Amino acid sequence: MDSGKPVALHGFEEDTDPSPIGDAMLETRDGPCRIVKPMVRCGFLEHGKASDRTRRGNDSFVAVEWDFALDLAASELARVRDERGNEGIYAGSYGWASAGRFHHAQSQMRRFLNLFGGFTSSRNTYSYAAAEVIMPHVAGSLNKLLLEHTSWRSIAEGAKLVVAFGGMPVRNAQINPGGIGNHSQASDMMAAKKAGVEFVSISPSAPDTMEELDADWLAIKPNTDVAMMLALAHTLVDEGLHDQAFLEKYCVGFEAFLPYLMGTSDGVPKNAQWAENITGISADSIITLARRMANTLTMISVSWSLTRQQNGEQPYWMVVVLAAMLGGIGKPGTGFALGLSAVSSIGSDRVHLPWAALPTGKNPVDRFIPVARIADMLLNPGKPFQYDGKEYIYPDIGLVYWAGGNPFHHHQDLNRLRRAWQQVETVIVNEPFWTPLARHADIVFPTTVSLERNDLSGSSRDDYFFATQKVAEPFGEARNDRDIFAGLASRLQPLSNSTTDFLEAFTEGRNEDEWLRELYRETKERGENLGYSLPDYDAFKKAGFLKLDSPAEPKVLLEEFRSDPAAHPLSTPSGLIEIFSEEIAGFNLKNIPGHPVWNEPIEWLGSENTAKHPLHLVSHQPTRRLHSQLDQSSHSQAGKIKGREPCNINPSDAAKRKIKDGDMVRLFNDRGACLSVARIDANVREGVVMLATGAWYDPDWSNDPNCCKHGNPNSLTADLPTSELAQGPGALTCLVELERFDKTPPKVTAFVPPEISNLE
Ligand SMILES: Nc1nc2c(c(=O)[nH]1)N[C@H]1C(S)=C(S)[C@@H](COP(=O)(O)OP(=O)(O)OC[C@H]3O[C@@H](n4cnc5c(=O)[nH]c(N)nc54)[C@H](O)[C@@H]3O)O[C@H]1N2
Ligand SMILES: Nc1nc2c(c(=O)[nH]1)N[C@H]1C(S)=C(S)[C@@H](COP(=O)(O)OP(=O)(O)OC[C@H]3O[C@@H](n4cnc5c(=O)[nH]c(N)nc54)[C@H](O)[C@@H]3O)O[C@H]1N2
Ligand SMILES: [Mo]
Repeated sequence: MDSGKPVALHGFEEDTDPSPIGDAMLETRDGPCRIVKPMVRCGFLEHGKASDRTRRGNDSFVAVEWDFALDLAASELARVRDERGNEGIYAGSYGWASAGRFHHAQSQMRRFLNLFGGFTSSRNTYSYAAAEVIMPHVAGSLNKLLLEHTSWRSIAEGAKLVVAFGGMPVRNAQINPGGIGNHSQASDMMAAKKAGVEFVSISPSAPDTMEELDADWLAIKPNTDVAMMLALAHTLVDEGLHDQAFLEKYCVGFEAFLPYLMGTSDGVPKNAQWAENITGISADSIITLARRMANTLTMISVSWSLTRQQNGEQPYWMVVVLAAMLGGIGKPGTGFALGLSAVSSIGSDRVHLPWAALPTGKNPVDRFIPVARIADMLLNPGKPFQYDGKEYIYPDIGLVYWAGGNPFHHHQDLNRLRRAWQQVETVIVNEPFWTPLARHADIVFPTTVSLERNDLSGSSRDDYFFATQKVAEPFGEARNDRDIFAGLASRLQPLSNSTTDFLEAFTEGRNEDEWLRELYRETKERGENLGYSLPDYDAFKKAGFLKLDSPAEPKVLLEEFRSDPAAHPLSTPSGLIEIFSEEIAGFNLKNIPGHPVWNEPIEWLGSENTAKHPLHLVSHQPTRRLHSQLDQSSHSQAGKIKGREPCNINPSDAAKRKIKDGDMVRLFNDRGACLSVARIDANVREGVVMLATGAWYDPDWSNDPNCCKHGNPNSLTADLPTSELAQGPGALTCLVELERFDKTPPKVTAFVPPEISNLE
């Protein structure tokens, strides 16, 4: 700080490897993308719900006073509630927002809307919806499996080989939901290597596993991992290498799966030769790997990306089956791992203290959608959909409220989302920045960022807890999300049958400091119940953080289950690992029998569409930002070439298209297009293009609105459910073609705020 102003951000003193991404918080705090005042879209100000909604995203805005904007938003909420009931308000509001237990945007929004009578919500995540739905049928809830995940310390002690489907990209471990005290993922992996663990990375991109680990790279065709796992399983059975005793004691349904695996039920043995044709990995390599896995202590990891593709439920089911066949589940370091390095905490030995969070109450509306079905819902009100074996109906939405997420970042086929978005009458957004979402709103409330408020921050998978403190006054007229909802509550009536004062019910009469003290009090109590002693609030706040002792013993997933399955059953119907699930078989879904299967995705390197769009687009997490957050910063900008998000392609694919390193290119398919700059990279599999997510969506309104000038891969991806089971996002099932772009490229305008006028 200098004269009361923040001048630099430094990594936390106990962090051995702080991420440079966070430094950008300071620079962007008062940057040109901040929203200064409440804004109303021009067309909406003039015509309200009868406005020309095709202008959303490309309209100008009018800066208004807070009272005006709050009155307008409150009257829209009341109108839609009167006309359609609370289910006419969609406030799934998926997204990461900022760290903080109190100022968590979605929690504030949910608390407000629950008191208002509720809203249509969303289920599961974009991260791994398919796993969230399949795992309870197979091995218990995903959340529990992730909380009890085997640690690197245990792998170093108990394993000799890690086989990682989708790799273990250390770039992704810069991030952790809620925050992280010490980024130890890279050093933890290196410690395992030093202890003698070897690595095999099965992925379309070599750098998915840290170079220093010297992993063997098997460059698999995207979306074919299940075929590879089946062939490994087939080899184990063929050579009598599977652990029959484990399968009998801890699993149900291996016998029912065998006829499919061996091909006696459908005439197709799922052997290594069969898989070679699908995966592009030679039969020899598969057989050698299967033997190596059976003859040593092996951990099999699957990245979360394997769930974000068509049939994304299957790799998670099949990895459990494969690990069960090797018999290492529940022993130190072996078995299966779900997303090592996907975020910083997966693989670490940390305390699990459920830090208190703002109570949000209960949603009186039970309508929901699987999170990634948003465009489908908006385009098809009243249409039935399947989810986890049951049928539901899409509600008819009149108003969308978003606080703390960015659907114009996270959703697939953004051109389709843009059209679906036009179905709703009113869009209200709380945002600190002029993101593509803010541009697609009718009413925009400018919010504060973390540096402008006091909070408590911590993750339920970390042993640090922070008193994050305000270092700057809110930018312009920005307000905390909580104060925005308090402003709305003071203008509205809660549930029609309730007599309480809405504002009073929302705030419980507490200011920020009183809430923080209350949440800390509850956290301290929870901690003490678990045997930890926590300092009092003032001492904690003065120190800025507290740290609990990490567990003495390394964590081993399903250790208790292995020691005594009757005393510690899984939460599956049988209490055992379900290789065959009667429940799933009973759902009678097309192509989803009661055991894991290989289904061809609709777009992949083996499909007919390759004639027109021959390259598989892999849109992975970005190195220099969190999703779309802080893309406007110099750190993220330093990763761009010619102002565009670069893509990586194999030298042979580049040569075929006469593309040189650094050439501007256009990626396209029937859904859309985007501009990018090619980097030629032998570490990418032939037939694959890698383009990170997170470049702010920037439609070329004047020439081709379906083309993003900046390089956002979701202008190309398919809005495709994983399957009727989970209805998760299918972002990674996507074919494209790529060509050199020789014209004068249109300017990137993603970071230029829209035209703004003042209210007369
Ligand atoms: N093609 C493709 N698409 C993907 C993926 C992929 O692999 N491929 N990955 C998917 C995954 S795993 C995820 S999790 C999603 C991520 O999608 P999101 O989590 O929606 O993406 P973010 O960019 O983090 O959006 C968070 C927004 O919250 C805003 N914000 C920050 N702090 C505050 C605050 O205090 N208050 C308010 N009101 N707003 C705030 C930020 O400015 C930002 O716009 O993307 C998904 N999309
Ligand atoms: N720096 C940074 N880190 C992040 C995030 C971020 O935005 N920035 N986001 C965080 C979030 S919300 C999440 S959910 C996690 C996501 O964690 P992941 O899902 O693991 O991350 P991705 O980078 O999307 O994918 C990892 C790798 O999977 C490979 N892959 C893709 N498709 C296939 C396939 O079909 N088969 C195989 N074998 N490999 C494939 C790609 O090469 C890719 O690099 O990351 C978190 N970490
Ligand atoms: Mo995610």
